[in-house]
Amino acid sequence: MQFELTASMMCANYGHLEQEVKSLEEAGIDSFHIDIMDGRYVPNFAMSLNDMRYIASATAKPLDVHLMIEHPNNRIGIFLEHLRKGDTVYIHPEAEYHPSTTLQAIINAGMIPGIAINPGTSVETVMEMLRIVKKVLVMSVNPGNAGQMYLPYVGKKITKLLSLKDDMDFELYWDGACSADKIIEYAPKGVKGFVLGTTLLFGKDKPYGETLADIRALKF
Ligand code: S6P
Ligand code: MG
Repeated sequence: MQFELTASMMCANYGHLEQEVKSLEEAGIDSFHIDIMDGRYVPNFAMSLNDMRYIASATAKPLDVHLMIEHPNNRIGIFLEHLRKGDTVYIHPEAEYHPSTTLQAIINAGMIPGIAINPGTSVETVMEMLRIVKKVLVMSVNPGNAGQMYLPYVGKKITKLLSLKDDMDFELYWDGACSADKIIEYAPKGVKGFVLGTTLLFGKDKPYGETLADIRALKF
């Protein structure tokens, strides 16, 4: 079964970030997930522009930039200028007065536009944006931290989004508390990719290559 695996780099070891990027590449990761936080839209800071720039310079793999910042349109240019075609930028629609304007800026710069949908945000409130974006990142935890518990009520929303994705032309990605059983359940239903953090990939006594090989060998 084909699905994408993305490494949540806020969970990486910053004591040797270059080695982390290389090890993940050698292990066969598909892309790098960059959680940018401003301490306002979410109560945490996590990664910032310089982290993103460094990782962009250290790998040729795509970046998956998840902006958890207020009014991203005010600052979108300083992120976009360091990204490449094929990189994805997700915004949170609630963080912006005019999210479709911000998405258009992402499209104009040649990047892939996406929205991230919080556990408490309903599909109905973002319906029109589903026609603009190419990717939807479903948050199965509240944004702001790694290592949180999966929120089971998100499952119904994923089912609804899966029923819309072909007609509205977007792909669905999973972010938060991603475990093997979630991949087994949701990859066959059509979720295209999964962000891997502390639940499955980081902080384990196991090489990344083994973890990713085990995930790719899951039985569906
Ligand atoms: C949360 C962030 C996520 C986390 C990821 C970590 O605000 O957007 O990308 O980094 O969920 O994974 P885990 O397995 O620790 O929840
Ligand atoms: Mg994220």
